[in-house]
Amino acid sequence: MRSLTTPTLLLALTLAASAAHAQTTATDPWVRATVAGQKATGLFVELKSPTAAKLVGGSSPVAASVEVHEMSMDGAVMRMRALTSLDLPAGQAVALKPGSYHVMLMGLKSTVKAGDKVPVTLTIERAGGKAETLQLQATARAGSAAH
Ligand SMILES: [Cu+2]
Repeated sequence: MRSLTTPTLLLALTLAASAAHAQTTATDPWVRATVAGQKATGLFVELKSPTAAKLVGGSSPVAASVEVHEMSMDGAVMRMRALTSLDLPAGQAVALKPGSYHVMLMGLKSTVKAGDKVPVTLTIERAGGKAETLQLQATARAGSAAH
């Protein structure tokens, strides 16, 4: 029995390893620290997917909801809108950064202090409809309330 299960186990481990390589990577995730009473803040990170995928949303224990947002200038006015998804082209780094795309943590349950580690799970949808989750530990950094 043992001689039969060992090769099976090795094969399973090999498959798991190659699947891990096909995952989206997240570089330098951070959130902007908040002031008392502030209900939302932005999460910024660089995402890179080996194959075409989309960021479709996420969740976090510190927030009631997590949305994908885009910030843009409308004349002199900064506007922010929710996106249903953000394209992650194959092999291309996509920067979520202040003044541009970001992930919005809405309905914050407490103040996010500089230095806090904020757990956030992002949901990525790959071509073919396969969903994967990406676990982040975003470091809170001090900054202005704007994002
Ligand atoms: Cu936003």
